[in-house]
Amino acid sequence: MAQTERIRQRRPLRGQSQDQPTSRKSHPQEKSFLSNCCKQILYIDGVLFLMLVIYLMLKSTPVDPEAYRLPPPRPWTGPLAENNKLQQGKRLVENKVFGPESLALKNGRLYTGTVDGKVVEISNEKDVKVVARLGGSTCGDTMGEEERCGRPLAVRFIDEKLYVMDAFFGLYQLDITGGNLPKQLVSTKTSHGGHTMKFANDFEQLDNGTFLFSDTSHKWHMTQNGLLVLENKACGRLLWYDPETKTSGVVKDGLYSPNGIQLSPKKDFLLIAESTRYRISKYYVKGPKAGKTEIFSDNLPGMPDNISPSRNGGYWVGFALANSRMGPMKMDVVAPLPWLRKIVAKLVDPTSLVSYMPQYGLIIELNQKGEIVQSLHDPSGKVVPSVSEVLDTGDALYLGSYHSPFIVKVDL
Ligand SMILES: [Ca+2]
Repeated sequence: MAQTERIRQRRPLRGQSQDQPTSRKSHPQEKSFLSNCCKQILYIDGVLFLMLVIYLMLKSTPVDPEAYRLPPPRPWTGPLAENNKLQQGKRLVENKVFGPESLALKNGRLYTGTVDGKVVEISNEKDVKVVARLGGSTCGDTMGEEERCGRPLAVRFIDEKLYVMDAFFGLYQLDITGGNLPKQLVSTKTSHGGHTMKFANDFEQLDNGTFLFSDTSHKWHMTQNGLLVLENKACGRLLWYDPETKTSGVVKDGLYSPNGIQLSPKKDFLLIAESTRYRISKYYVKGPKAGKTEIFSDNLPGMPDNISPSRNGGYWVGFALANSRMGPMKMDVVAPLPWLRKIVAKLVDPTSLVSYMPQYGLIIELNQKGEIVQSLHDPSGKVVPSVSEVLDTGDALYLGSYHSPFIVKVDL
């Protein structure tokens, strides 16, 4: 029996018989009861909302964001048209290396750094050998200890020697035979322009022997990357180190999250990926424009990570976050709203924001004018969810990733 019918039978309304049709008007007492209930719910909602507002006002925020605008995203057409080319890739050393961000090749062997602070050598595309543990012998094989064990983010061979930039420790020269301990060239504890390095990222060496290297932020560590992205201020720098005099200093400050860097084939300019501004800048190191900076490639489809030479004389760019211009939390929407980014930083663990974004594998090739000439995609992210660096051997592309537990090889 319906509840309304039971009520009617127990408490017949004045002037109505019990046999009257079920349609009826609400009793004033019921109306009053419902009205009171609604008022109470609204009151509770109002109090909760007020408490949330007071909480958000009183809670301090770790970030001090500034408003900025990104140009409307370029259409994904022509050389940027979606395709499935990265899905043809093959995963190597799966679950044997974790977070192989950067890759170097020597005598048929691959070298990379991992999230647990190791530098490893990969032979036959399957055998993994540890070359160095920058945090010491107690490090390696454990996750989440980057500050103690280090996080090698860039590896390059220069004159037969392997050099490594560790986000937490600085720049090293390594003996790949394992005969000598890693030699630290630049420590992140060294102050440059009043700031120590918090997020050492990539390096290059000029013809005169001077190293140039990027400090993504003098404010945020690598593990605070989510806050760095939300704040998006110009706390990054390009620094120099002279191995002859063992001195170092600032080349250029005021950069937005400088990440991967790459010299041109003639070594007359340096490309700098400014990740959170979706662009690559060009810094002239010699010639009439020496010391000047200009935009090389702007309005990129994702946050550029590392830049590397392509077989065609251009550059490959990997996108660790190709997806940051997609989905509800896309940066195009939140960029001009610093107050919203402050609230997000108060309410959400910024490191979890990536999980709200769709996975998308993407690399692009730029020519010497900074134009996109081709792109390779994995829209599903199932084979290649993210790319930090491309190693082009001329026969194949090897893709490193900041957080994937494998390297991907694409025959191209
Ligand atoms: Ca990088």
